[in-house]
Amino acid sequence: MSTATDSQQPSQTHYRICPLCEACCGLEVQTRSGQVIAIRGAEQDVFSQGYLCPKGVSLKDLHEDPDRLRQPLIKRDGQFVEASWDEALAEVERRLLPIIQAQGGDAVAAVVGNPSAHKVSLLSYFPRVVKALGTRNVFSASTLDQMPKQLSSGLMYGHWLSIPVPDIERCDWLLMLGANPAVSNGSLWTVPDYRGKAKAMRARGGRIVVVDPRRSETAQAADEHLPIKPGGDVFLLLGLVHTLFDEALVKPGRLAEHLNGLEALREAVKPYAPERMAAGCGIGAETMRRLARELAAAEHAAVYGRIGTCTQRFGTLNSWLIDVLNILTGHMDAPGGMMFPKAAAFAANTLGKPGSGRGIVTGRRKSRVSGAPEVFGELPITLLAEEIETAGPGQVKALICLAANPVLSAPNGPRIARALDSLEFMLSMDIYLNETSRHADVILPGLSPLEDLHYDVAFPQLSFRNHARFSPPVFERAADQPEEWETLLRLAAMIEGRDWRGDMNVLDDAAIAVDVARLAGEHAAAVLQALKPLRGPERLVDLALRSGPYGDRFGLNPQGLTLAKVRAAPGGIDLGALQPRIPELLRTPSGRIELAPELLLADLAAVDGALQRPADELLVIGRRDVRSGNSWMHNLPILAKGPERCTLLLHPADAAARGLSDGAQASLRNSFGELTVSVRVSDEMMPGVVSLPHGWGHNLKGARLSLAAERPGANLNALLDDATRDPLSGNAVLSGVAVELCAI
Ligand SMILES: Nc1nc2c(c(=O)[nH]1)N[C@H]1C(S)=C(S)[C@@H](COP(=O)(O)OP(=O)(O)OC[C@H]3O[C@@H](n4cnc5c(=O)[nH]c(N)nc54)[C@H](O)[C@@H]3O)O[C@H]1N2
Ligand SMILES: Nc1nc2c(c(=O)[nH]1)N[C@H]1C(S)=C(S)[C@@H](COP(=O)(O)OP(=O)(O)OC[C@H]3O[C@@H](n4cnc5c(=O)[nH]c(N)nc54)[C@H](O)[C@@H]3O)O[C@H]1N2
Ligand code: SF4
Ligand SMILES: [Mo]
Repeated sequence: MSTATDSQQPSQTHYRICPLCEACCGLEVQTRSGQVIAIRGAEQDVFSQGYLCPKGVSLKDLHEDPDRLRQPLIKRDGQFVEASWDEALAEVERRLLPIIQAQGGDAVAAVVGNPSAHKVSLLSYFPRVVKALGTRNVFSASTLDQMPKQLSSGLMYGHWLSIPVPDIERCDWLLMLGANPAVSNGSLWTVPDYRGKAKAMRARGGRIVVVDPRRSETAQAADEHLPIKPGGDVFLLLGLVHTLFDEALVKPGRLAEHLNGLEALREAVKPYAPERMAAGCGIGAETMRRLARELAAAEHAAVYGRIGTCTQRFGTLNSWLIDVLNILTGHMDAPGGMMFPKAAAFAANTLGKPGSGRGIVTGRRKSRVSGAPEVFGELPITLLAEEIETAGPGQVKALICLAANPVLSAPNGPRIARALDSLEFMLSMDIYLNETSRHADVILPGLSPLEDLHYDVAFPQLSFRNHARFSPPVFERAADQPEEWETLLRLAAMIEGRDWRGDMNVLDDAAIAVDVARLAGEHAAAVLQALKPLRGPERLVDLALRSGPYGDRFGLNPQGLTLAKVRAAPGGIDLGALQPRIPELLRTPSGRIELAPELLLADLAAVDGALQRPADELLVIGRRDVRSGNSWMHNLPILAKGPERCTLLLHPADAAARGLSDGAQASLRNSFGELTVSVRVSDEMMPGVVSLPHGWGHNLKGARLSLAAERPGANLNALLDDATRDPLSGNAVLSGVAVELCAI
């Protein structure tokens, strides 16, 4: 509450990059007397130019949420009690170290969740804990999300994060599959204000086609919507690639001399004529052939696919075929097509020798129980429960969970919950006592985003335009509250048997010295000197910026970037429109784009077997809402208000067949479980497909989310099978799962 004296105090305006989704908007946070009084989009932000969504505004509610943890918790006799940081870390040492000593690092699993991708403090420091453990049992949200795209990119271009994005400001024909950026604000494509950019594209005569089982918000604002059978994208994409060869539309242009495997690809797609593929996707052969011709004829065109195309049995094939379409039609690495960003810092595809490299491999390790291959250092998160449950050497006995809520976010969440209860020890680093952290023995809380500095490590590698931006904390944190990178460095030291209680600066200096030695070799001492007096993530960012592609190279390029320059620029520094990067970007051993990797061609053998599905199946897909952020933002008043959002959408014909009307309660079930859901009838849905958002089900005992518990919703993931995966990437299947629905 503001008092008369408060309102006479001057207000301050702070620049802050939003950490809540991939759009990375610059915000203006206005404060007075330590309180947030307003949050707006920062007009001067060179990248987001004033855009924001309701979640950006919710940073105030998040900062003030009484349920947000500010003190460590230790579970004693089944009850959480507040503890000091020293006590909590001592408890971790007492409980965790004996497990490692007796059973080795593999006995400890690490689970990393989505918010880690948005925080330099987590993304750049958690790997040090994983390395200290030396565990193969690393799981993350990546295998619920984008691992297929990372794998196809790695195989084709030589690095997991060389992922192209639509150059939307110069594009005039865009085909989008399984993405709803009008609501999600973009993914593997950092594009604040997608709606505005799509509108501008259409105003200049451009055309947008959306492939989605639901007439999504993005489809509603497009020129054409093509409903597709869930899981059917591989048939559509194969039909399109086939047509390009069949109708002599293959014209890779400038990239022709940088391709390997064109003939192998031509042979491989011969069996997949659109006329045969139509049954698998529900899109007619004539439509497929027309799309292929439009794509080939457009001067500036792009094909973009996102989570709907990844969370399927053929996620990796889909991700590959999408890039193949762009390459074959001359739209890859071309202005107005799909292009590769060049990030100012942290991008592996800007390091080392340009043009070729070691490429990627998978399966260097296998999961103990199912033998699933490691991909990008991780195992499929759908295998977490079995690794905990199955006795034998290497069994997971302890878990470190960082910013993840797998009980709600991963398939068969109830099984994961039971497995977590059987652990000998669990540490959660989280800002809430929620559905997953309630299982922990110790919870160490992170900061409010307004107390944290921000530099995006991952998203400039996926941005529609190149940029470098930094924001300092808005508020000071409490004196005894460490930043999360500090906690992670202490944990790593603890596990390695080093002095973890001592001076933070000693641990920090030791950590950066390793990075500097790797980057600067014989110049390491001089570089360390130049980075003074920065510490922690700021020193890491300065190092990455200065040694990056636009950097000052510690004096060799005096005009170049430093953290000080980026920090001093209001709204960040614009580094221009995307530029062609092939062949410089490539890190494949051949120095070419691999169009027909063996691993992918081999998986084609399974496609025919999936072509026919029972005609009368009812399939469930997911949905995102503007006022949600996966599983953890339902406790914030500004997002929780308004109509109920965890509703089951279904087509009028499917509703009528079951005697269901708008607002009715219904039972949604399969062999995994049963949910009670509220029904919303809408012809947005294609017949035979229903949609329920994920991240709900806040009625589990022991969580402390008072507002979310008032309207808990139902956990979609309680019905999803943890045994179905894309075997190549290990990604979970989250879309197109068979269910039954009836009135109750
Ligand atoms: N059925 C279905 N399931 C899905 C999806 C789907 O489309 N359908 N989508 C999947 C996708 S794409 C993703 S990315 C995953 C996400 O799933 P998770 O990776 O589990 O992430 P969230 O559900 O967002 O939960 C994030 C956790 O981090 C905590 N947290 C938030 N901020 C911080 C912080 O600053 N520090 C710390 N230490 N903790 C913090 C929150 O309290 C919460 O516990 O869900 C997946 N699950
Ligand atoms: N407001 C909000 N924004 C978010 C999030 C959130 O929870 N809420 N989560 C963030 C995260 S972690 C991510 S990864 C991104 C994801 O960002 P997007 O990839 O844009 O994800 P969605 O909005 O789920 O859109 C996926 C679309 O795929 C469709 N779909 C489902 N199955 C299929 C299929 O088999 N084939 C095809 N072609 N389409 C299908 C769905 O109907 C949906 O419209 O969003 C991020 N942004
Ligand atoms: S679009 Fe994403 S980054 Fe922008 S304000 Fe909303 S949540 Fe934050
Ligand atoms: Mo995600």
